[in-house]
Amino acid sequence: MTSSGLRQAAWWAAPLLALALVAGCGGSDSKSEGGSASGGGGAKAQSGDGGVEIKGFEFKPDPLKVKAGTKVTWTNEDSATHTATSKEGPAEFDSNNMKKGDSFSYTFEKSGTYEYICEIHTNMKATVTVG
Ligand SMILES: [Cu+2]
Repeated sequence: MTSSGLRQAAWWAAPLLALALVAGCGGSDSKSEGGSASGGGGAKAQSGDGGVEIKGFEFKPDPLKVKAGTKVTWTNEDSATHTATSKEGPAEFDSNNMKKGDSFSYTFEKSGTYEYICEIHTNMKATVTVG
């Protein structure tokens, strides 16, 4: 009875050890994957999503450069309400009022330079360049 108990303990311990080893390997693998993922990240940026953060009464990044067909999402991180409203460019967009945490997405189909502002704080200006 005691010996069967020991065998059971070994039976449980072996897979646990194997898991620990696999997890250890996985850890170092994911590190090297992270290295290659930054290469893949470049490819992702090409097909990519554009993100603009509205923080501290600024649009970041500014200018934002994206490829035609890219969907850009503005997210308001400020407690103040902001908008992202186009002023000049091949097409128009307007987020309307975005409260804190709100976001707005627009897909840039036409190449060119888009200048936009916050309609509430008209000194907030930024540019999206679509190539
Ligand atoms: Cu604003």
